[in-house]
Amino acid sequence: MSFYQALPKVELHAHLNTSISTTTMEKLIQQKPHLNIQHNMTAIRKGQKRTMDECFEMFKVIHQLTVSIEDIFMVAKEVIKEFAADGVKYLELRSTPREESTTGMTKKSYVEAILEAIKQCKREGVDIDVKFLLSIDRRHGPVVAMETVKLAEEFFASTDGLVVGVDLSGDPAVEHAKNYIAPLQAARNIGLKLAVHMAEIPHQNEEVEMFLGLPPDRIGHGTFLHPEVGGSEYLVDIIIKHQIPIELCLTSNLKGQTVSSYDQHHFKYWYNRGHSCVICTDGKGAFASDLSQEYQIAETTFNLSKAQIWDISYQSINHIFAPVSVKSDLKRLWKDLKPGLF
Ligand code: 6MZ
Repeated sequence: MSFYQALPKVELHAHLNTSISTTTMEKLIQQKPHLNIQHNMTAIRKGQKRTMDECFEMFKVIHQLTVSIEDIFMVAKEVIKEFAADGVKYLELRSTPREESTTGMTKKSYVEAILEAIKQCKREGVDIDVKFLLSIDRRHGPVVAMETVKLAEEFFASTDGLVVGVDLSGDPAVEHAKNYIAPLQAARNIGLKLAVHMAEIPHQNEEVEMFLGLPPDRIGHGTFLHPEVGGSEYLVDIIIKHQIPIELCLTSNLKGQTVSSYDQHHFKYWYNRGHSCVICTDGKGAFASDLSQEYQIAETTFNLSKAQIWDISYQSINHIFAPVSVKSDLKRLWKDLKPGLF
């Protein structure tokens, strides 16, 4: 096992449907031969790139393969086990509740299938703690967003503690932040944590400022926030003042072509400023990576020491959405696992 796999890790930015591995995708493709879907339509292999528009088209293809609660349950279980096998000890999975008239899947049964997968993995002794965020897709508008918050509230009220927050994601080129402030505020009032995709594409300073007014508990991507890439010192100051951690997904941004090379990734800017950076995969299936690989890429690209890598992983625990008791348990676990690593 490599250092990176042995390194205990926290994964905080993983969309369920884009995290489906090639092996699991193969099963889904076999089950639905009439769709005539090839592997290159569901993942961006090594050396390949796509535009953001092409990425969002790819996600639609993947969605055609996961249309029943059986599909969702199966992929959730597989994804959780794969993260565990990669040394991830705490995972916050996120997904957009979907309904499908042909199979009778409702948004509620969609979420239930994922929560059942989480519980079953726990019962089977899979070595990972998993929480869940309901995603709001910004293509669907504020009415659906508010419905998603209501659904999240129902699950949040249950005693199992699995639903911890909501995520705002989806194609950043559509709709505007102003449509989502009220639903996100409503989620916050309920007690849900907020992870918001922000500045994934350039020229969104005005909407970023609106989002930062919330402020969110974590930022997804944040590719174009700092002045060197068209953001502003003003936005950076707000983020630093509120100490809002940023979920950084190196390979996803490279393959989606929002950053030109690994060494141009905004990880460098935020890390050098001493700001909280959480290394994440985004979609380990669609972007053909895993969290160990993302840590390794960060180390080699930015000349980090093993101790610095360890620290990034350890500090990420501070930014999970689960209660303080879970954080303390994880910190103890990290310290127990450390001696074997160095
Ligand atoms: C924004 C993204 C994304 O929810 O069906 N999603 N949203 N930016 C990204 N960067 C590449 N990657 C994935 O997973 C797929 C959905 O997650 C969001 C999109 O809404 C996509 O349809 P789920 O599990």
